[in-house]
Amino acid sequence: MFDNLTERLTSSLKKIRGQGRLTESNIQDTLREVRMALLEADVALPVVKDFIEHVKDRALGQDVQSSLTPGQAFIKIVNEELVAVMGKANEKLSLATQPPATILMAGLQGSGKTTTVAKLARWLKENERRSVVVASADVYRPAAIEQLQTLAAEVGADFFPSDPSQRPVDIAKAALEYARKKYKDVVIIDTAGRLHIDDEMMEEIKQLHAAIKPIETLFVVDSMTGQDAANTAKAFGDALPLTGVILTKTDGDARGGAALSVRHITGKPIKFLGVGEKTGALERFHPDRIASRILGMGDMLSLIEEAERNIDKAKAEKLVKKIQKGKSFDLNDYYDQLQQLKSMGGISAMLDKLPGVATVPQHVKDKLNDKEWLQQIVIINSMTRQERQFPDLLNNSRKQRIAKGSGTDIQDVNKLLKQYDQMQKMMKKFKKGNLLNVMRGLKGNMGRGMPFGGGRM
Ligand SMILES: Nc1nc2c(ncn2[C@@H]2O[C@H](COP(=O)(O)OP(=O)(O)OP(=O)(O)O)[C@@H](O)[C@H]2O)c(=O)[nH]1
Ligand SMILES: [Mg+2]
Repeated sequence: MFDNLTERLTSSLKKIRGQGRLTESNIQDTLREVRMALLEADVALPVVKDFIEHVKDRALGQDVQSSLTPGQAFIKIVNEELVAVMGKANEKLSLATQPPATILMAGLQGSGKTTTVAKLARWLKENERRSVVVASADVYRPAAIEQLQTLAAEVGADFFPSDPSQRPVDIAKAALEYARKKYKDVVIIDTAGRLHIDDEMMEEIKQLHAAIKPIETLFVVDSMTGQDAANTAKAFGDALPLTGVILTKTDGDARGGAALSVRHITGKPIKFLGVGEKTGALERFHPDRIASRILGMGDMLSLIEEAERNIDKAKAEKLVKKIQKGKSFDLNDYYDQLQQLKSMGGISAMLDKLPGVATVPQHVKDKLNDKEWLQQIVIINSMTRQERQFPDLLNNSRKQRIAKGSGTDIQDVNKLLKQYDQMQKMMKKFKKGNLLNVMRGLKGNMGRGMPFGGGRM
């Protein structure tokens, strides 16, 4: 659904990765590209303007002490603003009322109302264990009522029959009465497709609304109409008290502008997405998941957030100061690094969150397993405080004692010391001012190969 947008955004966000600090001038190009990408995705202009402004304000006000690199921080902001524009969290249907809870569907011709009635009925039945009655108040289009009847049978919903000779208000009232008598949980009323310029039809659905006082009035709109989807939703919303929007045909929409515009333009939440023609093709709309999808990140963002939560900033700063004073990086420091990796669930937990990991060959995955460094924690635990502080003390007999104490071989101890040695050399190499980056680099080592996670962004 967001293929083009994802491609454009990821390529422009990559450019910000090398920046040591976010400044007005170095984020300008990226912001311009993000803006273009959004406009090309057919996101409404006022939405794009607000979005860019928010991202810019927040990026320039960044706390440089943050444990994220500036590049990561910028992507995090873009992600959070994407979520905000779409409405924070998934908004559920509110069905908490004296049953039956009534849902009224509204929308333009061919937007997918009737199909969506069936999808919703099925969804409510399967996920919420609600009994559902559906009825059609579309007395205009030939065979509209039969279409709903067929779909109702397919999804196992109770179909309340109606006839083109009836008035829509009478049909809806009778369906409600029927549901009440049968102790049904939910009634969904399908309506005739309309052009919003059609005053007569608008008047009719207003009356329908007044007569049945639905707890949910859902506007069904075709995603492929882009920002127009948001504009028509707004026009309907001005006439009817809408409670939410269902965006259909997102499976055929490569741009995704509607998803990003609706909330901002109408103030109404998107509650569901139609993702195909079949009755099972309905998904709840989760702004956070959609945002990660747009950024092509899988679960990358929760990974970044986890790093921010778990990496002990105070310890990191202390280590930086220590090295800056010319003191050496000892085994206690190495141990801390391993512990931080552990607090994040280890390499395998992180791998699970990465997009595209399924395609990584098994022999590569095996190399990245957690056994080795977990064992190193045990080995260091068997050392004395003095040995950790002055690893040079570790002669053969000490190593033998440590191997025995940790249930490992002397080769394992040597391997640990070798890796520690490499890390210590790396520490020495970096110039003073760059030490914070080293810390980030160490963190990044765990996520080598991640699109945004690794090393110095
Ligand atoms: N690919 C795809 N097609 C959809 C989706 N939702 C609906 N459609 C198709 O869109 C067409 C119109 O759907 P309907 O449910 O009849 O639309 P409607 O709003 O009830 O139309 P009117 O009653 O004439 O106003 C049908 O061919 C549906 O199969 C969707 O999420 N994805
Ligand atoms: Mg219809």
